[in-house]
Formats: sequence, structure tokens, C-alpha cells
Amino acid sequence: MSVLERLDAARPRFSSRLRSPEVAARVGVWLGICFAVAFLTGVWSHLYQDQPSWLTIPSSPVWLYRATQGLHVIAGTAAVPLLLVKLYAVYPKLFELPVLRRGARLATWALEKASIAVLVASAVFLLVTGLVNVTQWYPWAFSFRPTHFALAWIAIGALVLHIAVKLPVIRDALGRPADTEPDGTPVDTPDGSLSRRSLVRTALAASGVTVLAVAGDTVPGLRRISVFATHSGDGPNGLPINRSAREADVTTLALDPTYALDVVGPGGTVRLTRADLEAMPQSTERLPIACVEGWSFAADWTGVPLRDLLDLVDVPAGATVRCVSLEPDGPFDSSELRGSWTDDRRTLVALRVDGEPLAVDHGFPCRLIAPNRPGVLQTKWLSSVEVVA
Ligand SMILES: Nc1nc2c(c(=O)[nH]1)N[C@H]1C(S)=C(S)[C@@H](COP(=O)(O)O)O[C@H]1N2
Ligand SMILES: [Mo]
Repeated sequence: MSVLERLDAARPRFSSRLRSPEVAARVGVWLGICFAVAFLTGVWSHLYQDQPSWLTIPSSPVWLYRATQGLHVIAGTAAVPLLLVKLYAVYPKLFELPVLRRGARLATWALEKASIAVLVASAVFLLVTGLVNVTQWYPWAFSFRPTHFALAWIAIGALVLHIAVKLPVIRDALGRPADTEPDGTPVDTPDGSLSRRSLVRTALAASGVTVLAVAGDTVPGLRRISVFATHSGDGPNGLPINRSAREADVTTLALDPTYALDVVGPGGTVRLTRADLEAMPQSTERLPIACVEGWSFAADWTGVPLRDLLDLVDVPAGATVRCVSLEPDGPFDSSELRGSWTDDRRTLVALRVDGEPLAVDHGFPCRLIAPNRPGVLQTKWLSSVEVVA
């Protein structure tokens, strides 16, 4: 016996009843769907935040980002129980040794194992960092967004490779009932123990329950039953807050009685106090705040259409505009709006929400609120609006 063969003989063995390709493939299909949805909605979210010059993102439908980002977090959450069951079903394979493999076969075997290591590590990393981010806890030094994004490409690459390599096994396993052996004989499930079919169903049910526990962050009808939803809507103005005025160190500036908003364009600079803004014609729009962390809330925002302010300083149609916050220094202290938003009369410099003056935590004296836009780009505590191009 070679050393490898001896090691192989000593490795852990597991019953193959539940730990089987039939379970792995069935749970894997749903896991694959979750990862595909999370990947596509994730790439979509990055396009808003690093908008390439060639891309026009429409401002309609107003709820589009709310839906895609809600789906992103829901798909990631749904994947957690599925990944655990999937790992349970396949983990003895991680102890496999390259017995009786030589040359090219050994190389293929090693490549496949390496791709699985990358896939498992990146999938666990994505789900863990994503969930931790949703709770707004940042226990590590690296920046969440670029790291999560880079790992997503690695995970999807490894996933595509894994599916390609396993396609024959997957086809075969899905082609027969879960509790049937390859030769067609039924699997012997002792009385009172779990069948493969029940394990798959339990995994799906666990995933469904997990989704219900968090989906209320973005699906209004579920707020009551979502016990793990992070944003309940009991903040000021009845709306959740992402970063409070105190956290942003902006309270004094925001409540300063000499406050005025600078609007800067080709026609010069106009300074408007909150009273000046209130004296202008007001519009009310029902628009959601849709945070990248998955929670969202719709409200009736009242204020001056951004377009009316830009007209005061001759900003041409289609211009790109930068909204700058009073916030001294923060990752979200300004944002840029392309023409699709600046020309949309639903894009407001809001003064009120749901009929009440904005609370300082929601951006008093005034904030940006625009249709179909990530919350992170809905700049609060505006100090200036400046034409960029
Ligand atoms: N100046 C400034 N604006 C900001 C933020 C911020 O930290 N600073 N947070 C953004 C994020 S991430 C979100 S989700 C929304 C939340 O708006 P709300 O706190 O009024 O609910 O505000 C956005 N506007
Ligand atoms: Mo956010």
C-alpha cells in the first residue's frame, strides 16, 4: 500500500444516504439561482455607484433600484441555509485523496479541488461580509464594497467552472428521484430518519423562513413578521436613518440659522435660505429611500424640483450636477447626478417628508431625493448644488 492509499483508507467515511449527489445537486440548483441573482443585482448596484460614462441609467421606474437591491440582500440571505446544507452533503469529498491518479488525471483532479476551495472560501466570505454589512457592523479594516465586489467575480468564475465540471454528475443526479440509487433501487431510509427528499425540502423551508425573517426590511407587507429586519421604521419622521446627524458630525452646521444653499451654474451662484426654498413652488413625490444594505422605505417628499433651482443659474438640459453635503468628511458626503436625474422633475431638493419638516437626521435643512437611485446617493444636509458638465 502506498502512503496515499494508507491515508485514504484512514480518512473519515460517511454514510452516503443523505450525503449524496442527489441532495447536493438539488440544493445546488437553488444555491446557484441565489448566487446568480445576487451577482447580477450586485453588478447592477455597482453601475449606479461607479456609473460609466457610456451608461445612461433611467430614472424610471422609481422603484427599480429598491427592487433589485432588495432582491440582492434577499438572495444572499436565502443562500445561507442552502450553503450549509450543501456543505454538509459534500464535505466528506473534501477528504478525498488522489489515489490511483497520475499525470493529466491528477492535474485535473487538483484543479477541480482548487476551484472548489476557491468557491467555498469566496462564497462563505461573500455571505458573511454581506450579512455583517447589513447589520452595519464593520469589524474589519478593509473597505466593504470593493472587496465584496472583487470576491463576487471570483466566486462566480469558480461557480461556472464547478458547474461545467460537474455537469454530468448533476444531470445524472437530477435525472432520478432523490431517494433512488443510480441502478434504480430505492434508498433504504430507516424508520423515523430523514430521507434525502425531506432533507432537500427542509433546506428549502429553512431558506424560506430566513427570507421571511429579513424581507420586511424592504417588503412593506412583511414588516411585522420579519423579526430580523434591521430597519423597522421607528426613526424620526417614521423613517429609518442610515447615518444620524450626530454620527456625521453635522448637527451644528445643519441647525445654523445663517444656513443657505449655494446653487452654482454658468449663470453664477445663487444663495437660498431655507425660507427662500420654502417660498418657491413645491412638488410632492412618493419616492423610496433604498439603501444598498437592502432596507427601503417609501415616503411623500415635498420640496423644490432640482430642475427649477438649476434654471436659476442657466444650467442646460442634460447637465451633470454634483450635490455636496455640509457633512465635513464622510464616504457619502456628495453625489453626482447625470442628465436622466437632473432633467426629471421628480428629483427634489426636499424640505419636508410625509407632511412634516425634515428631521435633522433625515437631512434638514434640505436633502436630495431622486427616483430610482441608491440611498447612498441621496445626499443629506445639502450645502451646494454645482454643475459639473
Ligand atoms: N451627507 C450624507 N448623506 C447621506 C448619507 C450620509 O452618510 N451622509 N447616507 C446615505 C445613505 S447610505 C442612505 S441609505 C440614505 C438614508 O437616508 P435617511 O437616513 O434619511 O433614511 O442617506 C444617504 N445620504
Ligand atoms: Mo445606505
